[in-house]
Amino acid sequence: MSLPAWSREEFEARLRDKGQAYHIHHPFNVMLNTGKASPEQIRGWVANRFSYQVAIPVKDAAVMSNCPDREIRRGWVQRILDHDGYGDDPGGIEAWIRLGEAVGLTREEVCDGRHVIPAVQFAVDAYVNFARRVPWQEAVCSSLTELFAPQIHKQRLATWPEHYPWIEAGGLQYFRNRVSQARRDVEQGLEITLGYFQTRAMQERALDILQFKLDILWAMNDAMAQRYGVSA
Ligand code: AHQ
Repeated sequence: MSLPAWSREEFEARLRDKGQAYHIHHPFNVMLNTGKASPEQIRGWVANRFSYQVAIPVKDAAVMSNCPDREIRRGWVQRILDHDGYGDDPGGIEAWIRLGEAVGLTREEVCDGRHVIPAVQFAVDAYVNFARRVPWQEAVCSSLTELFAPQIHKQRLATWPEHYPWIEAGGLQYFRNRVSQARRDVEQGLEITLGYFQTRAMQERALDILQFKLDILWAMNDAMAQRYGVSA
C-alpha cells in the first residue's frame, strides 16, 4: 500500500525544512561569520571553496547535456554565464579570485589549487558526478540548497566588514551578486522540482537528494575544520 503524495505546499515545506542541516549551521561557518576566524582560516576557506565554485558551471553543463528541453536549457544556461562570465561581465569565478586576493592569497595559488584538501575535492567531485549520471530533474533538485543561500550570503555581507576590516571590501562583491542570482536560480529549480517529483516515493527521493547535497556542503566544512581548526 503506497502512501499518498504530499500536496505541493507540503512537499515544498518539507524541502525548506531541510534548511536545518544547511552549512550555515556548521561550526566552521559559525566561526567565520561570528568574527572568530583567523586570516589563515579565512584564506583556507576561500582557497578550498574555489574548487566548488569552478565545478558549478561544469555541473550545470552536465545538467544541460542531459536535458532535452530547450525552454529549460534557455533558463539553466544563465547559471553557466553567471560563473564563467559573459560579454563584459567577468563572472563569479573571477569575482571569487578577487575575493582570494582581498583575503591575501595570490591569483596563482587560488587557481592552481595547491591549498585544496583532498576530502573537499572528493565532495565537489561527488556533486559533479551525481549531476552527470542522474536524470536531469534530480540534478536540478540537488541545486535547491540554494533555497538557503541568500541568507548565508547576506550574513557574510552583514558581518565580515565589521569582523574582518582587513579584507578589502571589493572582495565581497561575489556575495552581493549571489543574493539575487540564487533567488532567480531557485525560482526555476523549485518549479521544476515541485512539478517533477509527483508520487510520494519520488518526493521522498527528492528529500534524499537534497540531503545528499547538504551533506556535500557539510563535509567540505568538516574537512576545512579538521585542516585549519575551528574555534567555537
Ligand atoms: O556560490 C554558490 C553557487 O554559485 C551555487 C550554485 C548552487 C548549485 O548549483 O548547487 N549552489 C551554490 C552555492 C554557492 N555558495 C554556497 C555558499 O555557502 O557560499 C552555497 C551553495 C549552495 O547553497 O549550494
